[in-house]
Amino acid sequence: MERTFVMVKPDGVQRGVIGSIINRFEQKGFKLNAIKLMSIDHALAEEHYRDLRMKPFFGELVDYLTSGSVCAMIWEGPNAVANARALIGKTNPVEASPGTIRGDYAMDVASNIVHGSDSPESARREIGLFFDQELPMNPIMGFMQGEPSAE
Ligand code: IDP
Ligand code: MG
Repeated sequence: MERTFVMVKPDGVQRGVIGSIINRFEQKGFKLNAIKLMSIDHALAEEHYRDLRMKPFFGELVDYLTSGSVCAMIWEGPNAVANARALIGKTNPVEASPGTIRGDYAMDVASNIVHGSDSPESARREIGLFFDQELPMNPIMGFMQGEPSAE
């Protein structure tokens, strides 16, 4: 059993496709462990994408991520990281196959609608950045479950 961090980015929230994206994860067999709508400040966006800080598009990326609410989620299941990346599709929607989320919902690499962790290590780091596991319930940010079930 593995967990991964998935985030509907501001363009996805703005377009009203959170439910459609959640549906694809549920349909695939993932179990939702935690979810919240939130806004990201520049510090969190820069930390989340720290590995890309030398890229020429880093400033644009941080502006994009902080431009509106995001929907942060933890999904769990066997090979959750790789299964989520397969559902999400390639980074550039031009290359993402139809049937993947980016292939079906996005057209441009700079606004590709959804994020998924690229390794179990990244997933742990990102879950730690976005979720406080010591808070079983956060009434302001939304409903959060505690530890993943043993199923
Ligand atoms: P990933 O989201 O598929 O893991 P990464 O290479 O980690 O892809 O890039 C992180 C995010 O940075 C992408 O999802 C996309 O939003 C943005 N990004 C990647 N390449 C470009 C680019 O060439 N121009 C603008 N934004 C980009
Ligand atoms: Mg990445």
